[in-house]
Amino acid sequence: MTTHRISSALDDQARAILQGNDRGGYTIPTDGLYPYQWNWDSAFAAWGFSTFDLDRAWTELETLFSAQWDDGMVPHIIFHKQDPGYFPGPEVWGTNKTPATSGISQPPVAATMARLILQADPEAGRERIAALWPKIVAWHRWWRDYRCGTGVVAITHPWESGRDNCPDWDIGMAGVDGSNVGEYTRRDTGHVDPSMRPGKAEYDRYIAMVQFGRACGWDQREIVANGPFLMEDPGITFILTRANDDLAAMGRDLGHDVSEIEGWAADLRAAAPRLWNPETRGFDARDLKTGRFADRIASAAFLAYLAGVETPELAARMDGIWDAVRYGFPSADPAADSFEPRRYWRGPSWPVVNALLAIGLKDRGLDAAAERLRRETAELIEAHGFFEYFDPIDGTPCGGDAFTWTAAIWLTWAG
Ligand code: 9YW
Repeated sequence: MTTHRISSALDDQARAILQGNDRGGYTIPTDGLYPYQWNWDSAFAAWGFSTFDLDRAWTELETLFSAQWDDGMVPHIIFHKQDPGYFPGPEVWGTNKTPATSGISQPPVAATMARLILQADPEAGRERIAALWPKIVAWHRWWRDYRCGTGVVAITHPWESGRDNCPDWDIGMAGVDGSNVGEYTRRDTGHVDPSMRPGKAEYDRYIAMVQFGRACGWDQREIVANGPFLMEDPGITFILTRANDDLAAMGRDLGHDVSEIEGWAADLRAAAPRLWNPETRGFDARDLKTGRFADRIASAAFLAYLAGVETPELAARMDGIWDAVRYGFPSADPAADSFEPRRYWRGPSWPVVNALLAIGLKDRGLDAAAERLRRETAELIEAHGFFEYFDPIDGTPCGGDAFTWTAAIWLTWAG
């Protein structure tokens, strides 16, 4: 009885958060800290909306794809309306797009979310996905053409991974010169506790990468060939593999020839073993400037389940890492020196990543693990509310409150 009351009150709150963060056709991640439309946040928001407003769910994805570049890239931030509360804003990115956008992308979860929404809305959704489908194909082709040179996905900025300051990127960040970026004022540290955010040395380097992209007019080939940062990302590799499967399945239903997309998924699967690091016994990020592995294991390695490329050794690693904390899956290895349980992607548990991991675990028949992840994530939200992320050891809520994707995964999965 009590549980039921708690969870229906939380359902109401979650819906109110999505509606409150709705800025008209797109949803901001949270008021203040993130005042624009973010790419993968929006895909999760759409999934959340689909539990009570299917039309609004499709609109979210349509608005996201309305900012797609001519080359197929879907940007990581869309600056629909100028807001001085966020840095770096449109004037720093200087992409000269309408609407204004950033110049990098983000994890391509849209196809996977669209398919989940379509399952809830097979009739009316058919027309909506028919229009979106070629746009998602063009985005996946962009990843394939520009970023899969070694067979797996490479990123040109840690922000592109969606896991900004994860220890995965330390090795690549070390090679970026952040000493000449000039003066700037961060806004994030005015909204939330600075000890939970990336540090200044990291921010200088993030900005140096943006300045490189801007200086070359966001020329993708130039950024990949000569930019300051290029690392293979297991997270996006596995997300894109799975997203290609979902895109192909939806295309098949629409009567399209999907052999090219099936080929993209098959090629990513064939290349996945390249990311296996025997030292860490896990899938690892690799610095393409030096050829060296990061020698880290992060939550992204376990998205292998989402792509169906997991190994028995990975399963063994999962228990060790998960059992070292109490609430959900940690974003970085608790046994590593770099582990910080409250600093963003260096250790905290992220409800949204837990949801994605659980989709993979469930699909591979690991129902008990998926259910444990759901329960632990639900406990965090029930005890503290819809925060951005949590300390995985004691559950302390961190980052922004009333967070869109946390509300979305409550409605679709955790609640
Ligand atoms: C930033 C909005 C975004 C997420 C990213 C997360 C963070 C933005 O917030 O990046 O300024 O640091 O790392 O995954 O999309 O929620």
